Order: sequence, then structure tokens, then C-alpha cells
Amino acid sequence: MKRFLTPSDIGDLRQALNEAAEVKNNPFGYQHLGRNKTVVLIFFNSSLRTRLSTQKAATNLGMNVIVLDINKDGWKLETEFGVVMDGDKPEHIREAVPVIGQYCDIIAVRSFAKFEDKEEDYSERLLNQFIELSGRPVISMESATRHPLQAFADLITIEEYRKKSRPKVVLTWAPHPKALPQAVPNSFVEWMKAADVELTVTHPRGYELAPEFIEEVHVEYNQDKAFKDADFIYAKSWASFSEYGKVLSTDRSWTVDERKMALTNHAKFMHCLPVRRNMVVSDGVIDSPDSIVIQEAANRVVSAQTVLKRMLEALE
Ligand code: SN0
Repeated sequence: MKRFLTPSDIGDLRQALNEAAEVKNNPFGYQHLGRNKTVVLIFFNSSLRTRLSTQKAATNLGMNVIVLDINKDGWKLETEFGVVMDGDKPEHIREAVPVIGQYCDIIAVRSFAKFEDKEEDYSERLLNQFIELSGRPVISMESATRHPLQAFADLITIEEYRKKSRPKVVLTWAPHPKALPQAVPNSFVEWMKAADVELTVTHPRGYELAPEFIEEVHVEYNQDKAFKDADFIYAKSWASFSEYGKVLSTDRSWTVDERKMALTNHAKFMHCLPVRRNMVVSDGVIDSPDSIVIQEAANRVVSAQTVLKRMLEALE
């Protein structure tokens, strides 16, 4: 595997889920693969789960791990080509990325949407520069438009908790004080479409996801209706795509609470975290036995380890 951005990069999902289960059962069984191999984790943005779980996954595989918080510890990077570098950015990405590639076997990158320009964010320019210039396999640890390690962990979690072969999975928008990226909902939808689940997405008008993600997906604008018979409720806030980066609503009637969960088929509650309590979800729901957010976060190690394992096997 040369890159990990979409479900198609990992191929057959049934096989990937079986492999993930093996990795979870035997986390230290593949240490020969990572011997003398190094992964560099580059962060342009904050992280808790992604940093710790990817580092833990790599360590389980016997790898060396270098973590770089590039805004704090690196030179400020110029990403435009053909510019006179007389400003505050001493290093160009054209050198920085191939240099990083010299020090490792695999690169993982986190870089959120900037919300300055829709086309720029959706072109995934920064991530593509790592793919083109590093000479190494690249893992997205959340880029402008996708968060595949999260979505793979979500699928692993649904696989573990589903009570029927084709569960009803509902992605619901939720209110939030800040404009958040579409990366998590985009990837969630992309992975659920590729998996064997019945997917419904619910959000207020104006929050439609980008057409390439939402096409062929059932969208229900009435949240109560969407929740009916759901087996999994996946909450996430995101900013508008059409009015790019705008918060169009902070309507707290969309907060996932006990009344709404009672409309479901005893659904499990999921969220990628970090979550704003009593904005996105009520204390009562997230603290209930039906909340599986911690188990979901635990599976971030499993998704990262399965992906790193595949990449290491391809290096052999
Ligand atoms: C990020 C997002 O994409 O929504 C990362 C999620 C894995 N979340 C945030 O930036 C939350 C920030 C906040 O202020 O709540």
C-alpha cells in the first residue's frame, strides 16, 4: 500500500476487517515487520487520539517513531511555488518533504482544512505534495477533506457492536460553536458506502456534504425520522460546504439527547472525539452504557496498526 486516504486504498473491506481483528487479538505478533523501520508523524494541527494511537500502533509493530509538531518545532513552510521567499517562511515544502523522506520509511501527515478557499482545501494540495515529493508511502492522519484512520476505526467498532448483518447507521450533524472541517463526515460516509450498512445522513438544510461524497446517500432532513430504528448514531458537527466554512446554525434542538436516542433501536452512540458536551451530545447520552466512544477511540490503534502493517509488508 503506497498511500492511505480512501477505502479503496485498503481494498476488500471484509478482508481488512478480518485482518484488523487479528491485529487486535495479537498486537505484538508482527514486530519483525517494523524492525529497523521508522515512521515520521507530522502534525500541522492539534491531536490527542491520532498522535497517541498511531505512535502506539507503530510501537506495537516494532517500529521507531519520530513525531514532529511542525508549527512548533520546524521552520515555517512555504507551500506556494515560484514565489520570492522574502517573508516569514524560511523553508520551502519542495525541500522539506523530500528531506523528511530521507529519514523514514513511512510518513503520516495531519493537516486540517483552512477554510480560506474551498477549491484549495478540496484540491488536497499539501497532502498531495507529501505523496509526490516524499518518495515514501503516505498515511493521512486527517487532511483537508478526509480522516480515513478514524473512519476505518469507526467501521471496526460497528463490526464489533452490530447485532444484525446490515445495521442502520445514522450520521447526524450537531451544533457547535466553531466551524469544523468536513473531513470526518466525508470519510465516514465514504467508508459506510463501501461497507455493508444501511446509511442515513441527517442535517439541517445548507449542510449538504460535497457531491462526490454524498451522491447516492439517503439524506433525511428530519432528525427524528432519521433516528427511527437506528442501530448506530454517529454525531459530528461540520461547517457548511455550499457556504464554505460558515456556521449556518447552532440550533440546540439538534443536540443528541435521551429523547432522541429513545427513537432508535437501542442504538449505540458514537463520536470521533473531542466532543463538546451538551452542544453535540447530552451528558446523559455520552455517559450512558450505550455510548461506545471510548471503545471507538481504542480502535484507533487497531486501524492505524492494520494500515502500518500493510505498508510495512509492501516495503519487504
Ligand atoms: C477536528 C474536526 O475535524 O472536527 C478533529 C476531529 C478528529 N475537531 C476539532 O477541531 C474540534 C475543535 C473544537 O473546538 O471543538
